[in-house]
Amino acid sequence: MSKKILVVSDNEPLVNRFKALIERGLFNGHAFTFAFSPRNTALAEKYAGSTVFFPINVKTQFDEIIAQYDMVVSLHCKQLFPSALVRGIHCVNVHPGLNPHNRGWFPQVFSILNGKPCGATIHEIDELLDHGGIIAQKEVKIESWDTSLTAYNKILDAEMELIEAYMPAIIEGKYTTQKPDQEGNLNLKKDYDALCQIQLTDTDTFQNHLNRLRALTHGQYMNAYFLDDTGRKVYLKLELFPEDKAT
Ligand code: 0FX
Repeated sequence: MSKKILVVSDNEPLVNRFKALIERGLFNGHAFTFAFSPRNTALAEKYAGSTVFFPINVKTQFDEIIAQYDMVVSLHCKQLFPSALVRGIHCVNVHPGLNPHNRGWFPQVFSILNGKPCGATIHEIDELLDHGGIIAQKEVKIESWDTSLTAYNKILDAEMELIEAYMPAIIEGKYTTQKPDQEGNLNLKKDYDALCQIQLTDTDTFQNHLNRLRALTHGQYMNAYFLDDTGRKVYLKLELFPEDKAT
């Protein structure tokens, strides 16, 4: 049966990768609509007036969503789905973490720090963050030289593999879920923000300092910083080279 699916995402590169799967015919017969969060000013500016990618507020527009669609896919949507939405329509989340470990904000950053497993998960959405029944997962190994960026890129690939392998059946409702055997742990944006300020007087093992810096190294992002004697913020990031890439 043909389904009308709303994909809500604040991650444009991922939307483009998802659209490539549609173009390849993976979801033939189903109709997709793409939306983003109203707070996403970058996408709002870029897609002002667009009917193919537009803002949707899941907290205030849930009646409309339930009436118009058969299913909602959160593809890195930065809004928490309200109970009225998750109870009213089939909602599935594609998450860049291995639930229940390091649920919430930037999972690979916290996995580099605390050593808990990371990867990708597709799960049903309930009222809690990254918490509903698990449909499919793929673990990603973090190497000693991985930074947040290199770990994240592997996780995005794992997400795409899961989408390709499982999403057609998920849309048809042909899947089972598994309840995680523990609640796991949850990190919020404020936990991440607190990590970014390095206290120069902190003492710890070199391993822990190294992990914190590589967890905060993500391409062009300015994350980790310390305040120098004059109170100026100085940003820092790491470069790591495994032996075979050191030449
Ligand atoms: O879309 P996304 O990859 O994922 C985030 C959450 O981690 C995820 O749990 C949630 N389900 C989803 C809706 O939002 O986030 P992003 O595109 O903002 O960032 C991608 C990566 O970039 C992040 O894992 C770490 C890195 N990053 C991002 C920002 C904004 C930084 O290192 N510094 C930053 O300031």
